[in-house]
Amino acid sequence: MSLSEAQIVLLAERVDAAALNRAPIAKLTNEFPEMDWQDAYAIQDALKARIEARGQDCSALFKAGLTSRAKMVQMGVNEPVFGFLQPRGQIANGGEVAASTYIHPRVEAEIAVRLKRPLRGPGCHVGEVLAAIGEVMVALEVIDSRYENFNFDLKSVIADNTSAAGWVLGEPVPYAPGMDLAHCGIVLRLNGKIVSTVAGSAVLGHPALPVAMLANLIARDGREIPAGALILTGGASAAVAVKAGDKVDLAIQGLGSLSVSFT
Ligand code: OOG
Ligand code: MG
Repeated sequence: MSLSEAQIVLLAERVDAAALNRAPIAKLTNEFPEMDWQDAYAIQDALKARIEARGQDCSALFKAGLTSRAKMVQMGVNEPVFGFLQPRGQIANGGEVAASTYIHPRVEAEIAVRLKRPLRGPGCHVGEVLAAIGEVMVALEVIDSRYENFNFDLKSVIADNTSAAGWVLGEPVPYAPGMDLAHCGIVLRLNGKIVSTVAGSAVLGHPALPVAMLANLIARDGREIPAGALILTGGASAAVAVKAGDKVDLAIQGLGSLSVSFT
């Protein structure tokens, strides 16, 4: 760690305030170029503590991000990142949300899984993840960087909880061995028009891989992904900007579909 405890707390407050006030800020590494990976995740943890103190239990809500080549290219980075979701970010399938809830929202087509068994690293691998998945869902993430113009580097985006903002889930489908999460087609529509078609394998070859990576990451702090946890595995294609008046539909072969409208 290169930042002090006081600086970690200050930066978590800054990111939190930007989200609450919908007032974007400059990426944190502009002012603190010495920030390291541990600092970045420490700021995210301090942010989570602030959000949980407001009654939002985030302990079983996880997300992976920057897990597809399309997302990495779009954001100019080359490694996945991990964060958490907050319960109040959930939007009902078929529901509406005001675009003004966010600074500059974008939507992402994702596969979500719910675990029936805990996962503990180090050494967690895809085989273990597949054995632990209880349900699979179509998921749409609404991301909303707290940084001006979505301009960030990996450490800044980790500190900003990986741009997490909103999320929508389709109906849960029981996971059955042999269900193919790599070769399933994913179709994202904006106002009825197809904006991306991709397969589940776009997510690191298989969407179970970011789940294993998450288990191995948090194992460094002696933590596990608990049974019952929900994990969004990351956008399979580039994120799409949305505004008031837009309707988004997402369908994934074998999993069903969802929709959400921005007002
Ligand atoms: C970072 C968050 C990315 C995903 O699914 O790739 C993410 C960002 O692009 O703002 O959630
Ligand atoms: Mg995402």
